[in-house]
Amino acid sequence: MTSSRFAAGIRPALFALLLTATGLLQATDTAQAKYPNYPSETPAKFVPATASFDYERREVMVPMRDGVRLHTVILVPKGATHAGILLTRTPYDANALTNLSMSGHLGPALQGYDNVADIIVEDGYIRVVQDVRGKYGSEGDYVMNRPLHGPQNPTPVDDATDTYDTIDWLVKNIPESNGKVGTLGISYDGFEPLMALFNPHPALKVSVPMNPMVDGWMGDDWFHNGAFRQQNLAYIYEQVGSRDNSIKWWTNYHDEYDLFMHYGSAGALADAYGMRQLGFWNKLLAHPAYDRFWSDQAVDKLLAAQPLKVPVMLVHSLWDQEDIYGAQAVYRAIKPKDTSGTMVKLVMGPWNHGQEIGEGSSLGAIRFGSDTAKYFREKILRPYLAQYLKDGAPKADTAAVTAYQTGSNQWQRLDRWPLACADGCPTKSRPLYLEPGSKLRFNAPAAGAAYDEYVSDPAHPVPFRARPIQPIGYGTFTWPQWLVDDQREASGRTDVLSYVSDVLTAPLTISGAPEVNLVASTSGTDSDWVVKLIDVYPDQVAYEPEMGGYQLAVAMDIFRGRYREGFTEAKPLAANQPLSYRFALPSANHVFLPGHRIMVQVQSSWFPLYDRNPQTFVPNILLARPADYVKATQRIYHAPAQASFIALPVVGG
Ligand code: PG9
Repeated sequence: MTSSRFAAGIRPALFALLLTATGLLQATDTAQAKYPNYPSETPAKFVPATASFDYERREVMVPMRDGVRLHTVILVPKGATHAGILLTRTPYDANALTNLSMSGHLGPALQGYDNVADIIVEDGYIRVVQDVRGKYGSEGDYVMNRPLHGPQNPTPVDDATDTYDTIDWLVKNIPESNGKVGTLGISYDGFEPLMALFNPHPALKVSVPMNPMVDGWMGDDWFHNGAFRQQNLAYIYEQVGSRDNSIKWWTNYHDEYDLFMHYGSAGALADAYGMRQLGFWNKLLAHPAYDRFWSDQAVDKLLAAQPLKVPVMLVHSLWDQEDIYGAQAVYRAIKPKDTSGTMVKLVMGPWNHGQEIGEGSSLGAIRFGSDTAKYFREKILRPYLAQYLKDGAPKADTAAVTAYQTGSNQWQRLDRWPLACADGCPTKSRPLYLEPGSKLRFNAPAAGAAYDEYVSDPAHPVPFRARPIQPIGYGTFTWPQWLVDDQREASGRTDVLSYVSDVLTAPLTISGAPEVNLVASTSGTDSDWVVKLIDVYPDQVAYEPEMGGYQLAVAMDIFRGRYREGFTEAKPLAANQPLSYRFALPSANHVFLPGHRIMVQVQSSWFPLYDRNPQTFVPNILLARPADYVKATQRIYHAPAQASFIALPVVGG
């Protein structure tokens, strides 16, 4: 077989040689042999026959004000007139997002990430998806979440100007449109509808940022309270490594726990992967603290200084494993400007990152009894968009806040958020104290042991979920559901403290961001504190036996101790001194049902999602050396004068 394949290989070469010798080959053809009477079966340009399609696909290079042209896919339903335009700007390949299943029908062609295909088709919108500057089919230079023109971006162009110029072109060059443009998207694509709000184009009638990336350091993709989300190195590598993401991350490990332990610090791993070639990684490496690099581009802070000109619906996922900070932060920043009460809406669903455009009847082991995502799209989003984009559409009856209450599994219409409640009842913050004997109680600790302690060993960090730990990813990966993993795995470890209440005899409802108030010491000079607020299911659950004793986190986060005095500057901790730490957990809207218990877990690593704290103070943890990593004895205090507690936003006081 091999000889005939080899011979088959050598024959064309000899034939080409002969043709060259006889001068039959044109000089230009030497790179690709041409054989008379045996032409390529691929035509110079193949034009798909789309007469049967129910939409027309146009691909345009839209010129920006600086001459850079952006690749823009425009999908126009056949027969459309006076149609609204729905725009998504993306760093994730406009072609791929608009060819998710090859179909002559617009819905299937769009079905998938970042699209609300059902609404687009049913309401006859023109769908526009554009590659952001520097990515895929667009020209120009790529800068991750390109900062607005200003201290972090000296150029005259950013995603706000690119959106303005794009909208201006669209309404002038799509005759089927009614001149009204809405923009929406999830995550990075949700960052873009926020950028559109800066000096918005007059044709922009509505913006729907869903799970938007807003502040990469404070609580979204890159850090949470200063702890680095190192599993995102793969994302940075692929997103910044090439225009079309064709240079792929690689690994020699099935378990990411082993990969990150092998290299030690995030910086050492990045060096091993050649990541100093990547501009964004070098910027991140140079800014481990919350300095101007981060605060200058915090979108919530920037929007707080902007006039409200365009109606905004912020969509938040209560179990958003990637950008759980952004939507809430923007809501806090801009809602106070909404004096009419009509400009800023908030929707919170029981979803993971982006699940609102998927199937929403469950998340991991947690069931909601109905498709909450479809309800959002059909009953909330669709009429909300129509009132601004469809000629003659009625005003939508959209509540100020539409919140899904987990535990009770019901939607609520609220008039404000946070610390709001459905019927105007008072809501107040109640301290839930960590007590001796691993107990949780609402009354302050009396006498008893002053603290509990554990050893935090960087050689054996606490896995953030059961091993083997998968990379960050979708499809077959369960990354999207890690926030609802059963926390029993952790609660049995000696380096995790678990405090639990008595069995509840009445429902306890929280609505807002629980606030951690820890008094803690470490024998080291730096430390991370991970705190989890958990709903413990009854030991047995009728009809759902697998939920017996389930430990469902309703809010959890990490805090890097070096920033306890402020995020802009890292400072060493005084060893073995009880120090206070205060930080907010992500918002919850949850009912702890009778028969359940409340649990609080405390630990000092959340690996490998977050990099390990060496527990020795070093200038930059991203560059910590092996010798810096030391065991530390951690103490959580619950003496009367050194009480640790979680301030719960309890509805009904
Ligand atoms: N959470 C992803 C991301 C957003 C912004 C920057 C980097 C990553 C995303 O889903 O787009």
